[in-house]
Amino acid sequence: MKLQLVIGNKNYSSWSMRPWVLLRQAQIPFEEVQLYFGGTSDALTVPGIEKYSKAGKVPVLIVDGEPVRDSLAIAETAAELFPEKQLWPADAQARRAARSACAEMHSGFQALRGRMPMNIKGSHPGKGLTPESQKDIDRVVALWSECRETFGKGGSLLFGKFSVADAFFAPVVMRFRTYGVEVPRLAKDYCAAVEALPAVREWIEGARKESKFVPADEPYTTKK
Ligand SMILES: N[C@@H](CCC(=O)N[C@@H](CS)C(=O)NCC(=O)O)C(=O)O
Repeated sequence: MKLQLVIGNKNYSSWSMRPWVLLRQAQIPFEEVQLYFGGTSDALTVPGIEKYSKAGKVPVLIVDGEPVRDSLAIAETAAELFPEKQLWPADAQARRAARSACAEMHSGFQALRGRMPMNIKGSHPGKGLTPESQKDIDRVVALWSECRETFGKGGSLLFGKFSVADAFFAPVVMRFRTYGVEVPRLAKDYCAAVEALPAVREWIEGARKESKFVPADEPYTTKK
């Protein structure tokens, strides 16, 4: 089976980071196809995406030529194709909680996303903090605490060992770093555990090598 993962800029594309980290950390081989964002400060474009997706967004997983769009659909597909990798927790109750956490991340946290766009190379401590983004941060911290305390005994990640949930929250960890978000001890330790994952380190290294400035993801930098 041939897998290709179409992604955007490693520095900015939070949605791309999830499946890339998931596949890489699980040691599932894939070919990376990288497209670079364009557009203005109001609109992001992905030149070249027409070839891979009619929806015009990254990420896309191409399975033997067939496109799977959206990071959640990609994660579910990977879990189905590679059951031996246990990308979801093995325990049914933990698995339900992991699915809930991922779905909540996937469909929510608009203020956090909008005010603190992922920008791995950037450093903007204190920026983007509004009552709405603080509410999202508090909810993320509560969710992490619940997962760690209830299901995390077997390791340092949300459900002990690495799962889809950690891949889904890795971009949030990047945001907390860039915007210097203050979080309690448990969340700090979890962030450190995510940052120590080899796949996350590799993604960060890739982001650091990029030089493209994408205005839509740089609300706190005037011009480059
Ligand atoms: N829900 C989608 C969101 C994908 C998404 O919005 N990707 C952004 C880049 S990170 C994109 O391609 N934007 C281009 C556009 O909206 O035209 C997913 O989980 O994959």
